[in-house]
Amino acid sequence: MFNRISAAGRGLLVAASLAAWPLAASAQTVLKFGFGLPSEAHYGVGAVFMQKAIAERMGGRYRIELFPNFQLGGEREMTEGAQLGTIDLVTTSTGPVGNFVPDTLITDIPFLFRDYAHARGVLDGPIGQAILDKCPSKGLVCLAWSENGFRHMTNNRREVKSPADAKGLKIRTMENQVHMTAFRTLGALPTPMAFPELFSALQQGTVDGQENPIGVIVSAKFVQVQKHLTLSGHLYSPALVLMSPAAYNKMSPDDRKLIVQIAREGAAVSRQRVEQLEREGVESLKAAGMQIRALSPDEKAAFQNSLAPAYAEYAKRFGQANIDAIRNAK
Ligand code: EAX
Repeated sequence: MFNRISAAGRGLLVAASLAAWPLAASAQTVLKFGFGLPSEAHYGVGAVFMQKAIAERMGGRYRIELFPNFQLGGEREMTEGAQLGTIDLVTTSTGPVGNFVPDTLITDIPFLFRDYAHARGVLDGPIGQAILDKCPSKGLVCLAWSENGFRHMTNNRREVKSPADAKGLKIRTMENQVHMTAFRTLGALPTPMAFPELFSALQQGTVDGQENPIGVIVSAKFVQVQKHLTLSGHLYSPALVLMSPAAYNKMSPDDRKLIVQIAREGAAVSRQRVEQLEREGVESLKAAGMQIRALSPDEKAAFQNSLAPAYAEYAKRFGQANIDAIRNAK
């Protein structure tokens, strides 16, 4: 075919392909990556790891632009953005994700996980993978389980060391039905709210308190607006690295496998940061003047026992066998 084209035509063809070459070579896809909290907090260090690994290991085909500190909205908004394709990658707690992928809600049950090893073992195993596999039918790609950490209660009214102390407290919760049921069962007044509104709500007294992992309490500087911290560890808060199907489906099969692997490695970096922030955070909050109350095993058991009516609801919703499979996993 080429030899039937005149010399002039060949010249034009060569010129056209040379002209296109810089575009072809620099045809790089930019992926927007949104997450909450500062870059040095647990989601951020995982995202920075992913940004670097994708630049180094995906042949320059992708460049990650990071948007920390809820720049792209609260977690519910960012999850919606991933569904719509306006945001390509999101790391979010599972908090609001249950509104999109109900199968994630079972992981939000209070006192379900014994410790970090138990939680990570379940989520990185078949039970966790089965939940990730539910995402595509809900318009999301869940690349990997990441981590927010065990949640603790803060408030401005009083020391909380028993369920009776929690009665009547207006506690901000995530937009999560499982969490709201738990706090309602305790006799508190659960007030669902996007995280970006929380600091001012605490400052103005719109809510008395909230509950979050130490890394979040420290990163969000809640010590400035909260007096009492109860180390309740009342529930483990997983996180998810989500990808927009619009971006994921454009990838080659090899690149899809690679970005899942990189997301898992990034999640491991986040998990290390969660534990570091927890180790260092309690001391820093104490030094900053927070009144801290660690619960004894018996006091924790009192909270767990007072949640019996909520557990009855969870068993109906998720199946007791499914809950036991997680709770009894070694
Ligand atoms: O994911 O909303 C919350 O309480 C979350 O823990 C926070 O956004 C970090």
